[in-house]
Amino acid sequence: MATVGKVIKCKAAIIWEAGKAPSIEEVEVAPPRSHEVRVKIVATGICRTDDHVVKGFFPDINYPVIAGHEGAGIVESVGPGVTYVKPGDKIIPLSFPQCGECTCCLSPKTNFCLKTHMKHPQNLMPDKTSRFTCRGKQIYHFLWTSTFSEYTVIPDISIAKIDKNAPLDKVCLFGCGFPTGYGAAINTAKVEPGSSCAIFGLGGVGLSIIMGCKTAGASRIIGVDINKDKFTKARELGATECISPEDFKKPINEVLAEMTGLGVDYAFEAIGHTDTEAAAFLSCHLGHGVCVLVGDPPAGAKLSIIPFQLMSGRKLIGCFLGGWKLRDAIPKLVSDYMEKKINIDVLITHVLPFEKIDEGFQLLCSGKSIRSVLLY
Ligand code: PAD
Ligand code: ZN
Ligand code: ZN
Repeated sequence: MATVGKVIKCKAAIIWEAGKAPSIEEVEVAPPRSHEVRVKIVATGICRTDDHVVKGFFPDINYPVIAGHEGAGIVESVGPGVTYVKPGDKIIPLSFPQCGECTCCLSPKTNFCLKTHMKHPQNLMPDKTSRFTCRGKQIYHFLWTSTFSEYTVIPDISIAKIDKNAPLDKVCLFGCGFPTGYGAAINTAKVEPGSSCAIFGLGGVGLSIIMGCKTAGASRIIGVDINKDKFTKARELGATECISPEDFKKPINEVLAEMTGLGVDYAFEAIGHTDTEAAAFLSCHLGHGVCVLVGDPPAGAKLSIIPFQLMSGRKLIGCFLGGWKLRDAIPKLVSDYMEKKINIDVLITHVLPFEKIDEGFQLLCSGKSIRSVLLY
């Protein structure tokens, strides 16, 4: 290809400083270095975590930055040492790597690869440099994905090669929202047939948890959200009941306890507030209920619980990206989608040209969208 080894100029959405809306700019994207891949992003979803970058919720993130981590694209070129993919392959950037070699990757118990970007208190590539420049300034990466740029550079441990027939405008949701929620139910909670579940927060992640609970055979799936507009889709996807905490005087955990006897078998928090995390924990059945934390509270937030509530048998756990070892799991999930075993299309409420990224954020923040997919 004519672009191999050269700097590519393309459009990207740059967040110049925390609190500022992303602005569409022309960026220069340097060629991939050792064990890196340059990808043409075709489609990208907007996840709440991207909104947290816009709002400046992550103290470790440097600005100016290119956010975005729910994308899908085609390999443009590969750096030295890359054997996993070749130009033309369809891929999904992974917001969490799977190096396959660290002690966590070798353990079946966790997906927390130790080569993660989280181990470095900076948002640059693994060699601590950036591939992006704009108006002469270095621009920072985000999660090693930065899918809000038409071309981006990603370490080869952070990509999954997928079916060459996969529709990229749909499967981009496998980059975050869907596997995060679905895996929280299937892998982390291991929901059992006949069990009762409560899902706090019915955004893209919460709805995917509902799909996971339904697939696992849960008999009661109770959706909890203050935005009742989310109830229709939640019911469509498998929620048996939906309730709003604002309709009750007593705490929502007491309401759930009354509805189910002594609390639900599994509770999930997909909002990212410590008060709803505490409520989800207290909604669990005394003695054996399991609460899974999925939402991402602001940095520095602390959760307060009474030790007895754990000692008496309730469990409190959490997961990143649904606990999947992503490089192994995402290609299989995409195949399941191609074979119509799972349906993620229902989560896509809006499709916008990339230039309308700001509208996409507004739709998310006003509660009007589940997922907006941006097309380059
Ligand atoms: P979203 O904003 O689309 O959904 C959140 C939902 O919560 C909305 O429907 C709100 O109406 C609802 N809500 C807000 N406040 C309350 C409240 N007090 N009580 C009840 N409902 C409320 O976000 P999302 O689905 O994209 O993401 C959900 C969270 O998951 C968010 O914190 C995000 O950062 C986190 C996340 N975690 C991971 C992970 O790997 N753990 C991955 C992706 C996203
Ligand atoms: Zn996300
Ligand atoms: Zn690893």
